[in-house]
Amino acid sequence: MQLSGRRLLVVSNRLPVAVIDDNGNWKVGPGAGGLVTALAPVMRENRGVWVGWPGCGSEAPAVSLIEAYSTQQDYDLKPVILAEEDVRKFYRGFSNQTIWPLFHDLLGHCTFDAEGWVAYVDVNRRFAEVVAGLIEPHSFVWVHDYQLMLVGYFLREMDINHHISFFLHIPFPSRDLFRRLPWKSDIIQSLLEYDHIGFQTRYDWRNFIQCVKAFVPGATIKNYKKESIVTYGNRAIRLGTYPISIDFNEFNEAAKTKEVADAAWFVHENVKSSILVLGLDRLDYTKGIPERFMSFERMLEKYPDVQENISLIQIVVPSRLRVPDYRNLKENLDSLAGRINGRFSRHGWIPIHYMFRTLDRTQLLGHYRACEIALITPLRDGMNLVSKEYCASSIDNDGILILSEFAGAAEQMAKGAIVVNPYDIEGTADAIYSAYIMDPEERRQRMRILRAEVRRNNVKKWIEWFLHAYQQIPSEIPTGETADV
Ligand code: GDG
Repeated sequence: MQLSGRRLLVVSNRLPVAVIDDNGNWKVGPGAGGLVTALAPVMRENRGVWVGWPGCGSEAPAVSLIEAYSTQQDYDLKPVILAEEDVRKFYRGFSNQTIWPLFHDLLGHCTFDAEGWVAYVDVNRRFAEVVAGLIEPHSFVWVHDYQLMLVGYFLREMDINHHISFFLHIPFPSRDLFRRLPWKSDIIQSLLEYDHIGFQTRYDWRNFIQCVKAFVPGATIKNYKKESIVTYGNRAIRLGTYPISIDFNEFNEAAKTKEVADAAWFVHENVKSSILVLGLDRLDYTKGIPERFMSFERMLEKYPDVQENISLIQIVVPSRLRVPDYRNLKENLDSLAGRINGRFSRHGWIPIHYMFRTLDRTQLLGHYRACEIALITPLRDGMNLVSKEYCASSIDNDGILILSEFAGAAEQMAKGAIVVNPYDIEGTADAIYSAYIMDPEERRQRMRILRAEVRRNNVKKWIEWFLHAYQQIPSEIPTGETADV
C-alpha cells in the first residue's frame, strides 16, 4: 500500500528485531509478533523506518549490530538504547505495573510510584528525540501503544508539526478507573497532541471520550458515524476504532501443510482424549488462566461423563518474569494444575496438560489444528489475536471458539463464538460442556461465520483503514440517528 510518497516512521517500544547474548557473542535476529509481519510490506513499499528498543541493556553493541542488520532489510531500524535502570523503572515499573493493570481494569495489581512516572516521561522524551532526528518533510509518524503515550507531546515541544498518529493495542479504561491515576491529566492532554488516535473497540473509544470530557476542560467533541473529532486549543484530533487482525491467508495456507498436519497428529496422538481444548496465552494475570482452570475443574465435577474424554492443553508462554505479580501467577498456576490433576487423573488420562514454554510456529499451528475447542477467556484483552489465528487455522471448519466477552475480539466474533464471562465459573463450565456436546452442523455453521469475519477484516485492511482514515472527511450521522459512542 502506497502512502503517496510519504515515508512511514513507525515507533514502538520494541524493535521488530532483538539483540541477544548468545554465549558471550552479541547477535541480532528477527523478533516475533503479528505487528512485524503485518507492517513489513508497508514498510518496504514506503521506505519505512522503525524506531524502538532492541531489548538489550546498554552494554550490548546494539547500534552497530542493528545498523549492519538494517542494510540487509528493505527498511531502516533505529534503536533507542535503554539502560537496565530505565528498563526497571519505565518498562517493568510504570508501563507494566501501573498502566498495564489499570488499563485492563485490574486496579489491585497497580502500583503508583512517582519514580516510575519520572522514568516514563524521560524515556518517552528520548524516544521523541530519536524520532525528531529522523523526521523528513514528508514523514508519516505512527506511534504504537501504552509505553509511548507521551511521544507526541515531546515531538510538538520540539516544534515537529507533522501529522502524528497513535494506536493503542490495549483497552482504554473507564473514567472511574482512569481518574485514580495521579498523572491522568498529563497523559490525556499529551495524547491530544497526536492528530489521530486509534482504538481496538468502540468501548475503548467511548471510554476515552468520557475521560476527555471529564479531565480536559475546554475540549469539545463532535461525533460522526464512525469517528469523533476532538477540538482542543487550535488542534483537531480524530478518534476512531480500528480492530487489529491477522493475515488470514497466511494462517489458512500454513495450516494446510504436511508439517502442520503432522504436528497436529502428534498432539492428538499423545493426549488420550477424544476432545482437546486449547488455552494459549502469554503468562499474564489479564488472561484469566486460573479462572479457566477452575471452570474446567467445575465442568469435570458437574458433568462426570466427560471425564477421560476431554483434556485441556494449556500453553503458557513465559513473559515479564521479573515483575513480582507474574512470578506469583506462575506459582499459582503450577499449584492449581497440580491440584486439579491430582484430583481427577486416572491411569492413561490427565485432565490438564499444562506447559510453561514457547512453541515454534509449526507446533503453534499444529495445536490450533489439533484442538477441537479453543478456550480463550481473558479477564480483559485489547483484542486477542489467538482467537483469530485459531479460526484462520481451522481449515476443516469444525473448531469451536469459546471467547470471553471482555476480549476486544468479542465485538466482532460474538456471532459465531460461544461468549462467556470468565468470572462466572459455573457459566464457563456449562459453556465448555455445551461445546463438548455440540452437533457437527452447528460447529460448522459457527466456524463458517468466524472464518468469514477474520478473512474479511484481516490485518491488511486494518493498516489501510488506519493509514487512510486521516485523509478522509468524517461521514455525518444521518438526521434522526444518534451517534453510537
Ligand atoms: C497485545 C494485546 C492485542 C503466543 N504463544 C506463542 C505464540 N504466540 C503469539 C500468538 C499471537 C501473539 O503471540 C499473542 O497475541 P495476543 O493478541 O493474543 O496477546 P498479547 O501478546 O497480549 O498482545 C492484545 C495485541 O497486542 C495486538 O494488538 O490483540 O490484546 O494485549 O500472535 O500467535 N507464537 C509462537 N509460539 C507461542 O508459543 N510462535
